[in-house]
Amino acid sequence: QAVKKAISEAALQYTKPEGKVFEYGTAGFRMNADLLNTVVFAVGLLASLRSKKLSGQWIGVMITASHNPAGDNGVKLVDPMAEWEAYATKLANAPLDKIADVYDELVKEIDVKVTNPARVVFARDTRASGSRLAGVLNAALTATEVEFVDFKFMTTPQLHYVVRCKNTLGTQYEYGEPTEQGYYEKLVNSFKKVMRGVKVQGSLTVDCANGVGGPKLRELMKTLAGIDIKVVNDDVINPDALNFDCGADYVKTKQRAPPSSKAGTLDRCASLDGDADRLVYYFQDESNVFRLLDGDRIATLAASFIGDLARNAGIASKLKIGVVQTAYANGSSTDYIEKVLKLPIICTNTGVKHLHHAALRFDVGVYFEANGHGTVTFSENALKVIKNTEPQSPAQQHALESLQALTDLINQAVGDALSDMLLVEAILAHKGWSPKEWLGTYTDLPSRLVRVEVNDRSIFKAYDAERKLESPAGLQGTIESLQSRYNKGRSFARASGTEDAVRVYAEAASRSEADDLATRVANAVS
Ligand code: NG1
Ligand code: ZN
Repeated sequence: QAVKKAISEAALQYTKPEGKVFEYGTAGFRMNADLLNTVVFAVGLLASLRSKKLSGQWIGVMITASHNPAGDNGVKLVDPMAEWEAYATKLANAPLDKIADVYDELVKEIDVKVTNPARVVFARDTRASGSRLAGVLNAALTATEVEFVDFKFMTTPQLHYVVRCKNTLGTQYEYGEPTEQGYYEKLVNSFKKVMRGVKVQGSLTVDCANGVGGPKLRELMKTLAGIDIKVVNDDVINPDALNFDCGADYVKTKQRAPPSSKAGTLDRCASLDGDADRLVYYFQDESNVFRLLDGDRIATLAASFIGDLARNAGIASKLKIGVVQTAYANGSSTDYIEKVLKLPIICTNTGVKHLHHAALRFDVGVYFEANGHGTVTFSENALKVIKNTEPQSPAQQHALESLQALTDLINQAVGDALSDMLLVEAILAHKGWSPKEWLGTYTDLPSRLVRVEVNDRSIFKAYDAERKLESPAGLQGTIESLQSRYNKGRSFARASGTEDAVRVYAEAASRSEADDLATRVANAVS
């Protein structure tokens, strides 16, 4: 009862934007930062419920809008589940004078023991609105008597790391020291181990999207040895610089380097996004053509390397290695994985939670969205096999040790641009590859992604891992007949989970065919 009163009083400090309906989307709640107070408050209440339900497990809340413009912000739970997203939506839409009642109803509906402890950690990216929203979250957690730690500025993956560490502390699955420093130590030490006997060639220019990844990369570099990193776009003072003409999303969607880039021909470049959970690589080739190495490329590189190591370690038959992609993966990458790497592939719905979940079905699950968000998961069995196999030769021992170090280098909790970057650097060093050789593994099909504004995107219902539409009626047939007219034509349309729009993707054997197919399908959609 006292808690209910505290919730009511705290909630009434805020004003709900009129007529706005909130929905927990692909990446949590995300919108103009001015509209978010009551949403963040609701997520605070939800985090408290979820932690109590899990008998005091640590729950993470991240305040970020990732690659969105600087004026936006957002909030997401670390590791939410489908039904909890519905509870989040319910709380976020409750009138403020009723929110304590809705909280109470949820306590009953979810069967939460209110006397259980609740523990929450939270952090935010560098957006100007972040500190205000952290204050709102603080108020919701205080009202519900939650034990919490405010980690201030962190990348999204750093917060995931801390949550995993805290929840495995003292168990046989202990993940690491639950601090930012512990995160750097784990990366630096495992990178050193993976790099035994090899050297990174040349320098790496890292565009930090003027976001939280900038200062965090600099922090990492204080103890990281063996890579010559040039940090660019790390201005977190000017609030409007975030994601502006830079960052992984810019590079991937515009298919060009940030205009500020001064990198030379064949120089290795990478871009992070605003909360440092996405990573893409790129370079300028000898003819000054921009060459992108996106999430599909990172996935194929990682899968091929881990496959080689498993064979060299003599444990390939004991590990089921697989790759998880979405419909946005370039068809050539899918072909390469199936025909050259000979690995199984699962295609899932868009959104990393779907990919992550599917990856857990493999012993080693490599998952990446084309836009650069992804990681590698290792099953309990994989960790055991890697740890307990007796090497029969020095070569086997070296492979086993490298695999062991990889399991520490890779942030298995979530896609992590900094960890993925060290992974790519290590693999390129092992293979002795420049980005040109990496690009040479296969040739991407030209592709086009178009955003189509429609009256009501909810009528676009997809199936078959979002590769087909069941409604509106007839549209799927139209798309199929269009794509059949193009050499290697493939196209699909789906409602975005983060924006009020439908996305159309098309690829085909040539640039003009891909563009043409995309335009025609977009016309059919609108
Ligand atoms: P939506 O808006 O549902 O297409 C976008 C990205 C996803 C994912 C989420 C979360 C594309 C085509 N879609 O989802 O991959 O990253 O945002 O940020 O890139
Ligand atoms: Zn992001």
